[in-house]
Amino acid sequence: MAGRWRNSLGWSDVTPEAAYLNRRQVMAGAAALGLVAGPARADALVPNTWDEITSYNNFYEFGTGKDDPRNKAGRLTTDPWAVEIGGLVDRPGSYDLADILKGVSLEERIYRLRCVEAWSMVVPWVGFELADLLNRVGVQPSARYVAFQTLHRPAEMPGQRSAIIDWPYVEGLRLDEAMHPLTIMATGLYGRDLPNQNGAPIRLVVPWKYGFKSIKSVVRITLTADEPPTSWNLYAPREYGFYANVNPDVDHPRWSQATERRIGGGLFAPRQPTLMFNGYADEVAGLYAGMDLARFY
Ligand SMILES: Nc1nc2c(c(=O)[nH]1)N[C@H]1C(S)=C(S)[C@@H](COP(=O)(O)O)O[C@H]1N2
Ligand SMILES: [Mo]
Repeated sequence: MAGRWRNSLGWSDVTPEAAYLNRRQVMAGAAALGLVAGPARADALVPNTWDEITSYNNFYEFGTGKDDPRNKAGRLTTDPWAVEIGGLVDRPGSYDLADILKGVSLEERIYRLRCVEAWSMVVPWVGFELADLLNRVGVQPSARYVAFQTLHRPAEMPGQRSAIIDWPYVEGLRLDEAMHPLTIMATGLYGRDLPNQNGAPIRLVVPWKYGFKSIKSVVRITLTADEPPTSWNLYAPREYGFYANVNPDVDHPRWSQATERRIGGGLFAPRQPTLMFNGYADEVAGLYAGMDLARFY
């Protein structure tokens, strides 16, 4: 799919220097092309700062504190890195990250991120559409879901030495969700390589779902016929469903999801209303036509 967008970045372009200098042009180009998806609410699409995005994180493999990932993820080895792609695909195998990146075009995508804990940010990711990767490995007709798995390496991931959740962290999407053009695999942030605390070297980003669906540091992608198990659903099935679409009308059993606290807004900033499908309803509501969203939460 290279060359589809006028502003496509090649991997060689995404050196910190080159991409950073070009960032303003890239972002302007992305907005002009409609890559900055969602309703026109200018304030909500001002990205959070690099510091905010890289110092307030959920990455339980490094601990449950918001600053644990920043403080403890530094020594995670992210090179070499391979992703095992298997299940119902024509060309299963262990794909080196460098080879995966050779066949895709990297783009900047400025997306809202809404955590199920009712805080939010706006993040300028660099990534590529998951559909491009899945099409390259060839999805077989019997595949209906995509399962993802995070690295399991307790020696470098201290949180994995405690039974916080069952390791490794696993997530999943329905195939049509995975193939949706908004669904990306991110490898960068603000035109730089992804910091370890944000899921280096490659993580999923699904902007219309609660943040926990966007699984970090992915080492395995498996196409399946049946709905795969997901970590937070296994942990508390009544609180976290498979779908986890952002929905201001369906509260978490222990708190409201109607509003959210924007990180970086300051102590006295008013909470902002949470948008249906996190602001991406025009693009994704059709995926759930006829479904009872309170039942499939
Ligand atoms: N492997 C793994 N992926 C994960 C998590 C995690 O603990 N482990 N936390 C999730 C949650 S709850 C959120 S809100 C986002 C946070 O992404 P960020 O730190 O890049 O903002 O990552 C998600 N992906
Ligand atoms: Mo989250």
